[in-house]
Parts: sequence; C-alpha cells; structure tokens
Amino acid sequence: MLCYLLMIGISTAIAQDKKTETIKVYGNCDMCKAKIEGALKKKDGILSKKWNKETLMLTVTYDTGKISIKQIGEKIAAVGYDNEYTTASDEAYNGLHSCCKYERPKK
Ligand SMILES: [Cu+2]
Repeated sequence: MLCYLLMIGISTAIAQDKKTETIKVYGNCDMCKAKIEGALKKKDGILSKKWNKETLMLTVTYDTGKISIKQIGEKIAAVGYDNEYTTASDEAYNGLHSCCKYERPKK
C-alpha cells in the first residue's frame, strides 16, 4: 500500500501540467508586444506566449508546477503593463516609451 502511494506521488511529480489561458493585457504596439512576451520566460515555466495588439489578449501556455496565472500577471505588470490580474505600478508605467503609453483601464 505504501509503495503504491509512493508511486502515485512520483508520477504526479514528473507529469508536467500544462495549461493554456487567455487574459487581457493592455498595450499599444509591436514594442509593447515584445516587452509583454519578453517578460515571460521559458525558465519560469512559460511554454508559449502570444499577445495580440488588436484584441489585447494574451494567450499563454505554462507549466502549472512552476508558475501560476497570477504570477504571470505580476511579471507583465512589472514591465509596465496592466492586465486582468495585476495593475502595473505608476513607476513602471511611466517608464514606458512614449508611444507605448496605452490608455489605462479605469480602476
Ligand atoms: Cu508599445
């Protein structure tokens, strides 16, 4: 019995849990796209990412064992972009290139 439980534990640890979600990230242009996507790194568990400047939607596939969607939102906010999960600090927003100063959502 113990052995059986151990095996379940090990196989759960090995299995990579992938999840794909689409979240709203505010931004303007291709420079924003590069920054938003650049904030999400493979080493942090990001498997793929794609932000669409027309729809403002980011589709991200990630390893749920390494990162959560909330943490993904925080990483994007850290480079200045408000999103569904986290609002960027004024300091991060003000540091954006003038063409990238998107209209912020009302709080
Ligand atoms: Cu931009």
